[in-house]
Amino acid sequence: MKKLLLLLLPLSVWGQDHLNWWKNDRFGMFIHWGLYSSPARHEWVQNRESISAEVYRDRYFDKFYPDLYDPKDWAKRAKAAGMKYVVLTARHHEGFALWDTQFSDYKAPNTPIKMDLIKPFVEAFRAEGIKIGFYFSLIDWYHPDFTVDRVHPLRNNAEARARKTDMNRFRKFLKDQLTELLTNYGKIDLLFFDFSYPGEDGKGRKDWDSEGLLALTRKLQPGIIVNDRLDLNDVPGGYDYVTPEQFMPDSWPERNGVKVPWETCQTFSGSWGYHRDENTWKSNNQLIAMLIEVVSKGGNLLLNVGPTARGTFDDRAKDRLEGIGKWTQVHGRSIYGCTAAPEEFKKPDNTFLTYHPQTKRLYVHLLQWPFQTLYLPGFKGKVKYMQFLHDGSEVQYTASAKADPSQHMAITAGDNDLIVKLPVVKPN
Ligand code: FUL
Repeated sequence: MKKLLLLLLPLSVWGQDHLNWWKNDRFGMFIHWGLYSSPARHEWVQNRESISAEVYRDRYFDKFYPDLYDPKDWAKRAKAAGMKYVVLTARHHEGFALWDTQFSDYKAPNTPIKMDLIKPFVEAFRAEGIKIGFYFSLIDWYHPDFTVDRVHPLRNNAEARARKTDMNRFRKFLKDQLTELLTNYGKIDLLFFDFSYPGEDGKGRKDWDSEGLLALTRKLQPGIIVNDRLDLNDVPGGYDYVTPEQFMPDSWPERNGVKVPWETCQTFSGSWGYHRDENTWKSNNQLIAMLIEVVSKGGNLLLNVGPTARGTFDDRAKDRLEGIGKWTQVHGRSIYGCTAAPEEFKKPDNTFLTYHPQTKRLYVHLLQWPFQTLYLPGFKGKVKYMQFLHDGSEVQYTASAKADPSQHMAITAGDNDLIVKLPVVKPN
């Protein structure tokens, strides 16, 4: 689709910390997979349709048989798309565990598939060089000790609300399961907790013992990266990055006036879990533009796939992943290791700028093909050379309209602008 121009620029400093690989990699795959892939109408179906845990289990647990599950295929597709890390829902809000937990019988090995689904998953993705992350829900619509509250499917049910629950036991259960995930599968690179919401006391973190969960995580996996959904945003070291969900921030997000590492998580359509009947899928071009825009604002993109109840990626997902992969294969240099351009560079209309600090290269992503001329406002004196990214061919430019009287249309350019000469027809 788009063509890129590449300019050589002065070096800026690249921070060194435990987030380095993640900031460099920029693009990951989210995977939402659980019993909800069977109803195939959103991973919140249990809540949305007020299905009790008993009925939900009755309907979907014994039918869960992903006989076509092939994590090697998933991993190959993620890699071909240009994704460098993966985050799998080890346990979503429904409470069903994909692994062989000793702390619940509500787990994949007890369904007809009779296996720990996480072990081969981790092996397959690691074999492709993809970093491993787990999504871990703090909410549990199955566990009897999880207090019924405003997000529980039975929240309007007086009997359920009156039921005696024990959040102490639930907190211990969370830690036990988390310990399994962080000790039985080797090095885990990232943990995506989801989510702590303000409880009766306005501090949701007390309900989950967020401090305790974070300390356990960092103890078991030193160097792991943790997201911001433990409600510890005011605690130093309480999170590594922020997670705008399903939206694109206007600019690089800040906390207390400081730019924070960020990642937007996004779906292909609306649902995270496999949704058979949703017809609102984003196009390949929209998704590529999304990836570019994210990096141009200094962030990461975690793009979600919801595998089916048989354990496959459906054709629409495969098509999107392949489309993005065709683009990243050629243009990945403008994504990996890149970030927002230094502030002195203002982006022209219909473009995004990404910048690679180590090689001092600025990438101008053209979302629309201009007619013959592109103005780069204020770029004069800052550029050594320009080329297209797709074929490495030189792109010519002049420093000002006056320097090149044949550029009639350039009279609107300012003294500090560069005027780039483009072919009339966008090259392939
Ligand atoms: C939300 C969850 O409730 C959604 O189901 C999904 O997992 C999304 C990434 O986070 O908070």
